[in-house]
Amino acid sequence: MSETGIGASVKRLEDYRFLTGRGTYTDDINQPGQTHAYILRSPHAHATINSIDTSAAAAAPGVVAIFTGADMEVGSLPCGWQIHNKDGSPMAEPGHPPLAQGKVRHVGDQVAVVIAETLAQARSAAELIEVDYSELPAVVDMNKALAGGTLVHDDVADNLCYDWELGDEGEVDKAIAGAHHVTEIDIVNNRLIPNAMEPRAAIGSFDRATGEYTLYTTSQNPHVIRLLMGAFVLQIPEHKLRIVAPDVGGGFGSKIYHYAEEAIVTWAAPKVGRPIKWTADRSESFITDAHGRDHITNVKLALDESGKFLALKVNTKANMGAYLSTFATCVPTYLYATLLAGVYTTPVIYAGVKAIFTNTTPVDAYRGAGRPEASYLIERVVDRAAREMGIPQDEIRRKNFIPRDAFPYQTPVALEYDSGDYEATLNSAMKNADVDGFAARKAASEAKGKLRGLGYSTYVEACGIAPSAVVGSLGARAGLFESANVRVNPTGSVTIFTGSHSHGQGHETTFAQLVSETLGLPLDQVEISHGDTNKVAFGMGTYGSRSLAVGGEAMMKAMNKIIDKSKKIAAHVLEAAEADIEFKDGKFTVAGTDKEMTFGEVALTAYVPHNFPHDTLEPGLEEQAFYDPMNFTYPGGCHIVEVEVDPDTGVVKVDRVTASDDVGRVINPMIVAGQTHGGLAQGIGQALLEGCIYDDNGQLLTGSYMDYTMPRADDLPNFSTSNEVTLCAHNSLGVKGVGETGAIGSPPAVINAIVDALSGLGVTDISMPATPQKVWQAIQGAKAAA
Ligand code: MCN
Repeated sequence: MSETGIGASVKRLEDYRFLTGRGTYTDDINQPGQTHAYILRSPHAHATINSIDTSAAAAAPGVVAIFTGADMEVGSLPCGWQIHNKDGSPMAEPGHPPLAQGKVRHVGDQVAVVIAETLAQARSAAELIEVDYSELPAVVDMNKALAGGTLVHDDVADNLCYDWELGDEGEVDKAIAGAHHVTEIDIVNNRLIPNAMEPRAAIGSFDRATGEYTLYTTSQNPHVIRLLMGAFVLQIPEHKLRIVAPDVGGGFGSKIYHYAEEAIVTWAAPKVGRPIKWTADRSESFITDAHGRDHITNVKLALDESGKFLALKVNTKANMGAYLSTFATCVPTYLYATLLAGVYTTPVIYAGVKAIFTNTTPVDAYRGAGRPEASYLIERVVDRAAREMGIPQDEIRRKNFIPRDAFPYQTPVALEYDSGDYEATLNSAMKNADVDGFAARKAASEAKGKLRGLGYSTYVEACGIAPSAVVGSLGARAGLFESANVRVNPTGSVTIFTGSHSHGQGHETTFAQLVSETLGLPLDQVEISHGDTNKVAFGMGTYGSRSLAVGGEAMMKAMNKIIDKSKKIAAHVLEAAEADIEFKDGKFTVAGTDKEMTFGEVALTAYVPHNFPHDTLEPGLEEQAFYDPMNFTYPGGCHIVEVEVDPDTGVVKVDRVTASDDVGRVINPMIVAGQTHGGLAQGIGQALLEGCIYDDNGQLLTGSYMDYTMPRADDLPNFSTSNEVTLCAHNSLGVKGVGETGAIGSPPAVINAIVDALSGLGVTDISMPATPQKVWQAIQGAKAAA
């Protein structure tokens, strides 16, 4: 293994600029003549706008322009996935105007934009805008929303976006009716607020000379924003719209979507004739960044007397919030229901999903998106079934695992898993977690008056979101493949233009490692360029842990084209047959001779062609490739969590966290471990600390860090992480994604561990987040019932 190639723990090349404060984030960018935008937002969750009087605000110092929905008549912010109801009819797809048109539907909805010389002036002027609202009753609870009465959108009956199903309900009901044992559980998957380190920001400008619009934005996928905003909202031809996503400080899904503010500053820029900058403050982020999760589910698992799973039935209500965000509709369907087989051979599965509008912030994908919700309910119901039937947690899982020799494995819920070895990750996690020593640790805790529990989670996920044949058939309105352009510069250095976008994942390092390995170059001869639609021809961006498995493969394809052309050049110069040219360690050699050319010499020949096969080849050395994979990739693994609970206070201490994951071939073990650590922290945050709460009027009660608790370093122990490897069967690198595994596998392991700790008291369930108050109440409730 080379020190810079595949498998090397190269330190992140981008970290010098990030750690020394030299990153360039959207808000760091300032343009000549720039103005500042402040968005006036609705204080109400649901209200009719009778009138908006901007006259006093318009006369305030520094104000350049004010626009309301009446001024901005543009297309609706689009939703990328169309879901069909059980009866075949299309989902309800109400409009989503960038500035409210006559009605506001959640606290934070955009009402007007004030553009001024300074942000302070814009903000002060906004206070002078008089909006006459007639407040309407708000609907927040999904069950109440389904009962009708208050409608978020007048034309959407019972607030039902869609009523979708997967699987044969009759067959599943039959299996449940005839089963030896049925475990049933009601599960809430708590709503989360994403909290990327960098709040969203956007700068719109317009060049009157060229007619070109430029938008700098905090996006995970600039080309997708160009497509959605250009084609659907503002009708700007793609070649006149440049989107730049410079350094982006985290997204976790929340920066995938096309947000209103991006359209507003781009649309308004030619109107004011100056660039316009908008940056969210943290309070705005809480109420306008798309939230995540928010499912309520009833699940039934049917088992035979030996503990073999016979059927799984799931009925889920999924909150969409007030409008459909870009990917919202596919999260509770194709990213969720299709994962309900988990790592098990359950023969029949039914999922019914109702997506529901409420007067809350729109909900969309958040790290894992659908897959954490699926793995949570599967692993909670499996844990409960094992307890009810007296089967050890590892045994019930082994009994039902898809065996390692059964791949490719067709699940009853549409997906075909290509590879995996769930026993291997379970075994290594149990060894690394020292499960054998648990009894002694439990006794030691008990001696201190504490309770100790051990929780398992064995999961699989589908990522590498792309395969256009699959996602197209699932309802996506666009293929999700990826492109790469490899430009070999005349002296042999290489610039790669990739459609993937790095906002914390370390692509500048891992992608450079792929180049180093493939073309035999040192890392300082490689540059990874991303995030600018004027540089990168095409891209679908970064989410669904797709960048390596899809974007990386596109790079491999383009590099292989470079090698093929280089061989032709080398054959010509070295006067040998092309078939005799071998490429290894950055050198082209004629097999069996000492005749050779370096990669740099071939590059120079391509551009300075005095000895070049003009008659058969074009000069230059630059190749483009598109890659559309056959299938998703299927990482899986086992997470084991050990907690110690203080029964007097309900405080849960996460004592040990062990993750054994299979993410296929590992390109950079240090980055993979870092990704796993981040995901675990988020998963543990969801399980113990984070929870978004609205009151009945639709006011967000957890709208600041005083009320919304993020995991901190001292909430977490040292993590034990390791990797088992089964190669992805359909990409040349054998890689699967890692970006979401930690957040998918860990929440059920935490909750299962708490239930294990409290099981002696008779507690059988605890909902997320398992705050000290909830745990204490569960303990008191169990004691009272005993
Ligand atoms: N990698 C590797 N070997 C593998 C798999 C991945 O070395 N077998 C490396 C990749 O080359 C890349 C990193 O690990 O450098 C993550 O790769 P991948 O799994 O392909 O995920 P993406 O790069 O597509 O990132 C998306 C993923 C998602 S969906 C969320 S959400 C998330 C995450 O990444 N958001 C993040 N990790 C994040 N990390 C940070 N710091 N910030 C975010 O917003």
